Amino acid sequence: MHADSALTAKVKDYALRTLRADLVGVANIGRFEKAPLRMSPQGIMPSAKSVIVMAVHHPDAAVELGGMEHPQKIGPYAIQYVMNWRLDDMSYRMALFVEKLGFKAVPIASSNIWRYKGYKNLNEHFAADISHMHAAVAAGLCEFGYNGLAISPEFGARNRFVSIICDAELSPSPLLEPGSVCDNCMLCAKHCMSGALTKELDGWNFVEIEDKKYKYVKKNLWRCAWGEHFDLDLDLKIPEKVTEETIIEHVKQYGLRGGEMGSCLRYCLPKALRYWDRTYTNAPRRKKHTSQIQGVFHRGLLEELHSIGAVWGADTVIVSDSEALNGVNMTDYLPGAKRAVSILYSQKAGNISSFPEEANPYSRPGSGVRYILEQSAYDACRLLERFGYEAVTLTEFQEESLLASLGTGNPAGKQISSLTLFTNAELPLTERSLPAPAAISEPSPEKLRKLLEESISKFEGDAMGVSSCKRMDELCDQLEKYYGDDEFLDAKDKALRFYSFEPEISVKKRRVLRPSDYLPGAKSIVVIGLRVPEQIAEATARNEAEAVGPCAFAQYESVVRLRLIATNLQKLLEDNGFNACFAFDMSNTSSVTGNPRGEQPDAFSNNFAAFAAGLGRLGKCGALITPKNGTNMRFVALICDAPLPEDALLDDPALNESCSTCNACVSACPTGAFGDEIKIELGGLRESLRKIDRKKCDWAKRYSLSAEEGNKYLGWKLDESVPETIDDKSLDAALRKQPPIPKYRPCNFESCLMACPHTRTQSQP
Ligand code: B12
Repeated sequence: MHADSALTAKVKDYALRTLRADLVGVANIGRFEKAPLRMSPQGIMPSAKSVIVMAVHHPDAAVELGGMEHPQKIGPYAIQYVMNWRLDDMSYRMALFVEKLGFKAVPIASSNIWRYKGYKNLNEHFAADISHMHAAVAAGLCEFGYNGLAISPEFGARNRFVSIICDAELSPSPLLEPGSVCDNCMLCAKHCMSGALTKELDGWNFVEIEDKKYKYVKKNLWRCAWGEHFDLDLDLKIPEKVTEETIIEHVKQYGLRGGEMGSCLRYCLPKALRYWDRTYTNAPRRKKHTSQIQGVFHRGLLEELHSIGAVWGADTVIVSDSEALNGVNMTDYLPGAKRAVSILYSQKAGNISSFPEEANPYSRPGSGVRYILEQSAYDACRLLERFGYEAVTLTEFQEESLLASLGTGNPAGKQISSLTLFTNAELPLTERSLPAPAAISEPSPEKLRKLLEESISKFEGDAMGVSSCKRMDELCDQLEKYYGDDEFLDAKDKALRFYSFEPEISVKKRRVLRPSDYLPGAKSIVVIGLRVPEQIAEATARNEAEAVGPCAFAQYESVVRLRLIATNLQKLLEDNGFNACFAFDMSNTSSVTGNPRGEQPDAFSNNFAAFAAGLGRLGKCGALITPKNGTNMRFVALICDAPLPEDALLDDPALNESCSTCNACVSACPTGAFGDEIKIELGGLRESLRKIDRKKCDWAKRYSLSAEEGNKYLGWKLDESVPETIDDKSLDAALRKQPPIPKYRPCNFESCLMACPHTRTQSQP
């Protein structure tokens, strides 16, 4: 079958114009022929045909001014974490976009998921599911530098990447010639403080892709990770040989200093782009692809700058000069700075007080605001650079001084958050107040519902259902009988990363939460659903790669996306005079799953709220089965005091009738957590599911103690069988056996769900 150039153009257009990628390329599967099978697209998804690779670049000022004093004082280079969140957003959305076009896709996370010591016959250490560097080279975006980074002609090493595997036959991008970007200037080796590019070298890594043979130095990744990942002080005397054991010893002996800005990246620019300006920085500077015209502004720049916030949901963008900021010296943050550009976000103040402490931390009001500000500021920096200017954010500037400088004209009862960037663009100054809230006149329930639906589709949500709080309360009364006062063990690790696990366990009782526990006077619950790319379940712990990373990625990224949608809907309702908040486990009847980004709401979270909102039927394991996506959907519940038209319950018995004769989920559970039957009745519908013993379930999916539930696929050697009695003592003893280095990045999944025919095909294809 021939590559589909029209489809390729559609994918690239979505990448560049909607997802705001700086570069996009495609590799056909043949280019991964020589990749280790367990970290290859074909190893993860045997039907893979293409890999889509996108890049976003580091704003130059973040690289040139970050780590200037010391690589472990990274300063504005902290933008790399914002870039990771951005790449995760792009990867997840591209997979859903490709799925909507009728193809299969598996998105790969930007970083933070890898097998420290390989897996089975995969001998590579620090091996991700897919190496984005190799994918970026295979997709023609880059070649390898001596330092092993993927370097592009446009940005050198100053770009991060993400890859999406799919079975669409897309047109591959032309490959770059080996040696066409890296000129072996050796600045990376000269400045790498861990000595990873000069010591313990083991010859070259050769990477053959089609007729091209790329090479980069074979370094000791444990040495490379000394400061970067293990936060060990780079000023310490680093031993001649660095191994996992050396790292653990030094962590115990000297503690952690902090993350490192890779000097390999900081000093790596193609000859054609680099120049020196030691009055500005001790790193090479990058020539921009555009130049400024003194005093003449491209009004497209101004319009796009002021619209950037709206894409993410921020209120407005304010441009200040030093005077407006009461004399703040902007050049402290960016030499030559002329303006401060501040992204503002306002929300109703004071509805935090009543928030139930049991609620999942991702549900805490305001938790989504920082994400909106950071993504908007990152886009603003890249936009200004596109027009030849410098721009930097995440500086030490105190936002309080901006907020103090704003006029008193701002609406009372509003809490304002902001994030400022500095630029040498002498932009026109702006008003210094918030625009009036985007309220609709006479917001009837129907109009309001329509507005919510439009906002959900703007943010690419997939489903919406509304339940009255009356109906939800009726359901919670029944759930109280089964879940009320459930005892569970809440274990925290007192030890720092890379130290042995030190459990602090508290025995708690579960409280079934009702809408009024979140918001007195609540009237409606809007449940928003977001698809999980279906191929993720199909690939989980299966095929040659037996990858568990994509599943862990979807667990956290679906929460990030749903929180973005819920934060914007909360604002929309507040702007129209209502109150709202959101929750990831509204009834507090579920738990959390161990994840590389911290514990995430498990796959059962908001199942009852989604059922009450008419979005599906409940399966035997308690997961919600939706008409189009089976159990591959995740939900956030928005609780509000707006009287919205309620949806009917989904009276489609065919959805879960197979559960009455199927026991796959129950028998797949590694800890035998399924207990007695739960019977609930709502609006004439009767549901039957099995009660989950939370202690047994958490043993596996929360505390990573059952190999089958995820840890073995990361190469851990831990499989604690469930003791007769799970109490704080037995859990304490088991947790202390977690491996000190990989322990904080578990990739656990619900085996019961993976055994369910509503989740994935069950017989191996
Ligand atoms: C693990 C990891 C680390 C580790 C190890 C680094 C490393 N070089 O592998 C540590 C913690 C040290 C690290 C540090 C940094 N990282 Co890091 N990290 C990763 C991560 C998660 C996995 C990398 C991986 O799998 N490496 C592959 C290793 C295991 O294999 P290898 O031995 O080099 O490869 C052999 C085989 O595996 C085989 N192979 C593998 N895949 C393929 C494919 C094909 C087609 C073929 C033929 C062969 C082949 O080829 C090699 C030779 O045999 C990626 C994200 C991702 N998913 O890619 C980010 C990533 C590599 N990191 C990145 C960055 C920016 C950094 C830092 C600069 C951050 C900083 N502090 O400033 C530093 C410095 C890194 C450096 N100089 O290497 C970026 C690199 C961007 C770029 N321009 O290249 C990435 C891609 C993240 C991103 N989303 O952009 N990182």
